[in-house]
Amino acid sequence: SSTLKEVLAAQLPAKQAELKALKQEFGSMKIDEVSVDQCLGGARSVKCMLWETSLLDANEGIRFRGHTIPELQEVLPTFKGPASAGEPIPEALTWLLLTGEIPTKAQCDGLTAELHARSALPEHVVSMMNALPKSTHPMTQFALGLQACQTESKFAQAYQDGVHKSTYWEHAYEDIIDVFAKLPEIAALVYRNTYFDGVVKRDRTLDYSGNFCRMLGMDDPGFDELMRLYLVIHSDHEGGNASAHTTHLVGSTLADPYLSYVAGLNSLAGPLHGLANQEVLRWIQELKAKFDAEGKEVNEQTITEFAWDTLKAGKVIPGYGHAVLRQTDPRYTCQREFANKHMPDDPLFKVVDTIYAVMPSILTEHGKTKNPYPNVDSHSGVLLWHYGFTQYNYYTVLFGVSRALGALSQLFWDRALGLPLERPKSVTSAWIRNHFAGS
Ligand code: NMX
Ligand code: MLT
Repeated sequence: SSTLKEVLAAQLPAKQAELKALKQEFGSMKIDEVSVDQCLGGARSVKCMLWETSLLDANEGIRFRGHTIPELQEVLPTFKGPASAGEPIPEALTWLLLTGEIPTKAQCDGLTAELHARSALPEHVVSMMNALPKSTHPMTQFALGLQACQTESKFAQAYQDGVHKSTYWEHAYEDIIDVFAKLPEIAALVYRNTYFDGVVKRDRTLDYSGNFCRMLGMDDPGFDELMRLYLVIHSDHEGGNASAHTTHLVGSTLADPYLSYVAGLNSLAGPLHGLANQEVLRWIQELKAKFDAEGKEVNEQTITEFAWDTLKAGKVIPGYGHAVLRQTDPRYTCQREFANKHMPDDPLFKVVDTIYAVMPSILTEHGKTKNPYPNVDSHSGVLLWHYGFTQYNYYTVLFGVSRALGALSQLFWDRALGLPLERPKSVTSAWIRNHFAGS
């Protein structure tokens, strides 16, 4: 069976021709218009980016190369082999994101072996990371670790060597697979350094995700399955989300995949984006601490009281709302299903479920958010917590390991298709006034 690189190389000419034909046929047609509200409001819903790996529908949620999450759970190979014999493995999803094709288990195994073989961190990266104060936020450590790995970039080296632009895809591919391979190593070192003794143990007889769990120091088949699901569902959310968009923007300058994804990670570290998963756990812990101290139960009434306190203090309810979605996030739903299957009596799951029962109507009454329903970050922490993985300041690092799979798969195609420097037009407020003067 063909390797991932061979499959991609074979796809290239047709994909390049398709893009050329798309430009020729539709190049002058409009797909959107931009209002002043959108210009002032974070470019919400303006269609101005090509992103092949996934597409988000406001009501249905995400489709990865056309597949919903339940469909992925039916068709992608699992650690045990056949689809549906567990959660899909991230290698399978990566293959799908890059090629648009469902891989065989043998192809996944080949990719697992390649990732293991490329995973070693350069010594200077390990010593730099070991020197960081433990108080450094895990996301900062994570981004620094990847940034330090940039010494290994084959794309940057090839560019310096003056290679022809028609070969960029090949050097980008090498870096992208290297980054996928090294991210769990960097992430595990952050975790082991921050909370334990810095020792990282591996088991390369396992898949990408299973080995990552061992490196974290986790050895529980339930947690392994959770991590496989986690790494699959956080990988991609079309192109406009802040981390994917940042990766794409930085990559469009021909900064190499290391530099591009470090930028994406820094974007993910913001509380309105990926950091929300740690904020959800913090919010729940603060809620529990308050009512435990007052000798009150955590129930619909006390959660409602705490939610209103948060809102009246001018803060957001973490894990609720979304820039695009207008329904419960299917990534939330599949995590809820995982909890119902594996931990139905977990007390913290019951709290999360009770929050879900009351929060949409509280946010609707509050009257601001366009989407009162939970997003992915609302449920991920409680699942990790159940298995004793309780260091919630670290949770966004897991999101960062996963998001690379989507953001960098698209970056491969950005370079393969020769997409240009991204440079939208900005205007001043005086320009807007003058533009409409007299109208
Ligand atoms: N709690 C309180 N207020 C909210 C919330 C919320 N969860 N969500 C939106 N609003 C407010 C928002 O702050 C804005 O207020 P103002 O007019 O005073 O600026 C108003 O509702 C309108 O916002 P929307 O248009 O509904 O949302 P927007 O597209 O601007 O932002 C989020 C989307 C996700 C940033 C926003 O819903 C939010 O801050 N949620 C909480 C943080 C969170 O869960 N982020 C994770 C998103 C998923 N991810 O992983 O990245
Ligand atoms: C994501 O996964 O990136 C978030 O849901 C945010 C988004 O899509 O804007």
